[in-house]
Amino acid sequence: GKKSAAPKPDMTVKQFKETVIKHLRSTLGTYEEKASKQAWNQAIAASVNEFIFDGVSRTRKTHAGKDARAVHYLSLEFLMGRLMSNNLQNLGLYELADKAMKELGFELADILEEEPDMALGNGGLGRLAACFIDSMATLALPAIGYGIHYEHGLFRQEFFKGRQVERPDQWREFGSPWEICRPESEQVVKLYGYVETVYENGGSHKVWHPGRTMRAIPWDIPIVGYGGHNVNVLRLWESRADKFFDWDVFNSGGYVDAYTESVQAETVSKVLYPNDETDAGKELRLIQQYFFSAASIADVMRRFRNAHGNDFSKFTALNALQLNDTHPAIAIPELMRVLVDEEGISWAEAWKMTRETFSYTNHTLLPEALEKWPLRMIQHVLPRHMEIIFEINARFLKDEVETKWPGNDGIKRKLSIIEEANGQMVRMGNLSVVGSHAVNGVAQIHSDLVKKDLFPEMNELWPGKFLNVTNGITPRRWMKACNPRLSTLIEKHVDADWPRYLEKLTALKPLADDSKFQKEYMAVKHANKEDFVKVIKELTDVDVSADAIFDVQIKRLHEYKRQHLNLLYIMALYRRLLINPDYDMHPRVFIFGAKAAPGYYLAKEIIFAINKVAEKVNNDPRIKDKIKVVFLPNYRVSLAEKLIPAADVSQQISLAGKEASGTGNMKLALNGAITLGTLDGANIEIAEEAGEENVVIFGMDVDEVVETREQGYNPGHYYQNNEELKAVLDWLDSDFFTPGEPGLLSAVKHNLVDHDPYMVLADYQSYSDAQSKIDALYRDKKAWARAAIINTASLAKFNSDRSIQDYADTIWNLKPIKAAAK
Ligand code: DL6
Repeated sequence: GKKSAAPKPDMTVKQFKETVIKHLRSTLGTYEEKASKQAWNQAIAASVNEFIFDGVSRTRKTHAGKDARAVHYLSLEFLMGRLMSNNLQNLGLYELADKAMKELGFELADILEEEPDMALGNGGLGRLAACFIDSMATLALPAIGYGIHYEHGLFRQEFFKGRQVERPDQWREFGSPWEICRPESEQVVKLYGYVETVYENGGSHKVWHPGRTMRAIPWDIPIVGYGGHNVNVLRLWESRADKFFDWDVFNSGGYVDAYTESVQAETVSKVLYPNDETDAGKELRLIQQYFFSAASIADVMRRFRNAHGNDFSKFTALNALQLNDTHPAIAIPELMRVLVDEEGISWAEAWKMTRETFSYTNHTLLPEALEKWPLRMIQHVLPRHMEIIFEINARFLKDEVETKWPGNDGIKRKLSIIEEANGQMVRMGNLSVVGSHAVNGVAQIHSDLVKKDLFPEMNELWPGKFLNVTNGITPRRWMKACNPRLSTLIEKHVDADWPRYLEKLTALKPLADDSKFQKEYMAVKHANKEDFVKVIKELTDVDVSADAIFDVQIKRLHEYKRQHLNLLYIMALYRRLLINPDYDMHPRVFIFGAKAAPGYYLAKEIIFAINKVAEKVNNDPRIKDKIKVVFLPNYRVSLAEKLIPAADVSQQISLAGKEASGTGNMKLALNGAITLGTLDGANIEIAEEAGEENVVIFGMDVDEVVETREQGYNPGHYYQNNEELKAVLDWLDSDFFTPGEPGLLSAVKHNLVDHDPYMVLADYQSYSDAQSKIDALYRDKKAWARAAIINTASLAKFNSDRSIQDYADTIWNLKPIKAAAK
């Protein structure tokens, strides 16, 4: 039997209160009568840190003493959100803190609102990294996350007259209680310059003379595992100028000029690139990637040398390096550079070590998201790395590709790390596959497509290298902490350690037909919806009813995710109601949350169109509040935590083959929303787990998409032959939603009618029919409750602990080491 993992606090309410007040006075320099909510928040954080920092030390000490094998998770993004409530939950202190604050005259939930989100990521990829480090700590795996300490995270979104406006994020404006600066572990990162070949003792070696250097300062964010025994860290690097003043300039009177270098170096960790799915070409982004990769490799090396000197025989036994997408792929030539140039290890030996150490996760098949860097740029910024990439490529093509396919230049051209077409480019995907021992996709269908469509020859060359690890989410944040009502109900029927062993929720399955339980379950949903009604009012000033269906689409705004398919249906419903005021439907609230990349024109037009349609629909008395449309501004982790527990319908409507996995789909289904989705990404596995009768699937599958494309897709055909579809598309061309200003929404229509790259029109009718099924199912209260309960009870597979256990078993070969108790 498994031991209970549920944390037990080793403190009383009284002690907690005393600790908070102590910190209010001696850490914050204020007192009870005067303190702001923010000060109370910081005092609680300081109190919680008494547990956490001790856990950091215990865990470090245990790992150091054991000379433990560890995984280093390299990711340009960690979308952490707020940390307080999760830390309280994982330490088992939440209820205690809640009571303590009540006694002090506050609602804890209210105080928690003071914490800014740590939004150091864009979307799925960054949030996955955040769930994964939670699971690594929970499973007691020796693991460290490495990333960038961005001064500004993802932009704050506002709407002005319906259009998105980006404002800088200031998460650290007043400091953060959750980070520990570690000046003793500072690293130096080199850039630019030239490479010298030094001939010596009949041989030669390379010396890189950098054109400039900068400092990398580590900030450690403690990551508390569930139960609080293990506390790992997320190490985020901040860039600083190598020397604060250029003394020569300073001495010659250029006091202000002396700061220029510092300003440039500090630019590197200034701001997160806000593009999800597409980003390459900017020198600063390449430097960001190299900056954190090099600092992290140097950190790994420092720790290794401290224990083993220059005996590298155990290096691969002790270190795994995971590349979260290709963003840190430059770490591959960096490790080679350190091993060969600095440690004097032979190329062959160093390459063997490198390949055994690295593994790579692919997160997308979209061609525009596969990173390529101009060869000239890498040569300029990282001259030695370009030489190393050439050497890796030459040996790969000669020793591996030529051996397998003798004389086949076509395959060589395709597999080469260097693309020769339109100026030379370095293909980071090819580099990552060649330099890793394992490559994985993030849901079964996606992993199959990675093998079949993206890297078919590489898969032939190395059978077994390509794997699947289906994504997951942490049930601590995405149920226990965000949905206390449902958690309480669950705990009446299930062992308290379900947040660790999510399969325990299968005990709810027999209750799915129990009408008492159905009522309790739906009462929780209703109460969560009532709470969210207030949030909607506050954020958008729109009144909605908790009795309506809450139909939710929350994710980055992208054509492939097809928020405009949702929009077309909303317009069609509205039109049906205008034609027939008695049109039979259950009232519905369509809820959107999405940020668009600031330079993504059509995505921004889609936001504008949704906001304009919302304005009209929400204020049209003719439809008697049967439809409401709300676009929540500034969608982010903390808003997701409020919305997901209140959702009835989870829209996962990407064109089949385009969404690698999705993880919002898992969070929503776990919290009892019914998936309305295509056969794409993890939707397929959600349907398998929950049963096809408990999800609503529509649209073309991957094979049908390919077939339709091969036959020469013609969106105009659907436009001409579907009366309703034609009518709503034409509406976009009129001034119906933008009185006096016809054509303001035309871009969306013309993109669809003339191009429709993601086949929105082809899937429209099927989507509309699926929406009717949702309506009918919702009106059968028992059937709906049953389906929702089965979803909650069936999603154990999507626990990120399971994902991480898969990585540990099949890719990292990593065993847990539980930190010593106090
Ligand atoms: O694997 C996490 C997440 C998937 O769930 C999404 O389906 C996928 O779109 C997302 N990918 C990105 C794009 N990154 N790149 N490159 O965020 O990854």
